Amino acid sequence: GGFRVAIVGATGAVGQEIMKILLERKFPIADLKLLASARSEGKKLKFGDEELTVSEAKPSSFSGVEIAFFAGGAVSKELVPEAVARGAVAIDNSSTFRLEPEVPLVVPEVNPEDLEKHRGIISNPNCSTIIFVVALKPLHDAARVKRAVVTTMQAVSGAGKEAIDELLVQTRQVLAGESAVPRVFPHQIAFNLIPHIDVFFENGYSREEMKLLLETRKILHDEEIRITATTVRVPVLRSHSESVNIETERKLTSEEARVILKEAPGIVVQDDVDNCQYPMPLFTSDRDEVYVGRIRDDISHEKALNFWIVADQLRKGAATNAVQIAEALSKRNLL
Ligand code: 11C
Repeated sequence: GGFRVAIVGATGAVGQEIMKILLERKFPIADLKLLASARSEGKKLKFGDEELTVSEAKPSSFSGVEIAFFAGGAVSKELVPEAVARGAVAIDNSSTFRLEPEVPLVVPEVNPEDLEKHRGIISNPNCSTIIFVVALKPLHDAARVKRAVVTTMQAVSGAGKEAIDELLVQTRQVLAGESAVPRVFPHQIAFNLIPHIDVFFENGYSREEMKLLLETRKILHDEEIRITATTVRVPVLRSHSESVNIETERKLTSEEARVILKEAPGIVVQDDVDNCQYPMPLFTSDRDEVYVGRIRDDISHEKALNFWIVADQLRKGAATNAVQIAEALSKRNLL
């Protein structure tokens, strides 16, 4: 038994992580097709004890496929509808369909019921949004968040495999006294911070910053929540960190927030400053949970609270969330 599954973008950072997580979580698979661009055709990849050959992703690749994971990128626009037309359910990690009203945008800990109305496409939110809403939702339910101010510190893995290599190569170049040449990022990322992720809009915000607002509103079904963000690329390999300030309708104390977050799904509270315990991106790699710490009352505002979130962006920010969506679809008989 099991499902006939395809992964589009199997050779990339997110695709590789999806394969790892399907195995780890023992997702029932009858057949797995690895798809990528023509460039990767014929490449061999290990899946457990098997060796699978990558083929070029084409519309016809999806005949007989029940679940198609799309790792992200421009290819989704053309091929997601082709997969759905052939009867597959597409779990899409690109931003293409996220804000379309009939497409559920799902984080299983937050809004799994939105899966019920799917018509073939389910969008996986942006990594920084996923991590944010996992922590925000239980606090929102308890005290209604009116406004959030977020600053993200995002790992290079968010920009793909080449970006991971760029950080490693540049770090060696700088240490060797050579000049570091930027390719993926607009500036040197080694020993630097770049307050620029994706393109800028007329209002001065980047697309990454606007995603935090628009995707969060859709996931929480709350068009009133106000969010302002600054997103920053940092020389960290694979976990995103977020400094968050929230203003709530009723006063939520830091003690209360700590209890709520401890009981919430998918969260580990790591908050013991006397013993230097707080989340750090170096230690959240290869973990599925969202880590929250530095929970404290905002001394500048009666009904506001500060906290700090860290999570592996390739796992909960992308691949784990996508596989959890597949598990939830299967459990609800929606495949
Ligand atoms: C980054 N968040 O860290 C981006 C990558 O909408 O899925 C993912 C972009 C997206 O660069």
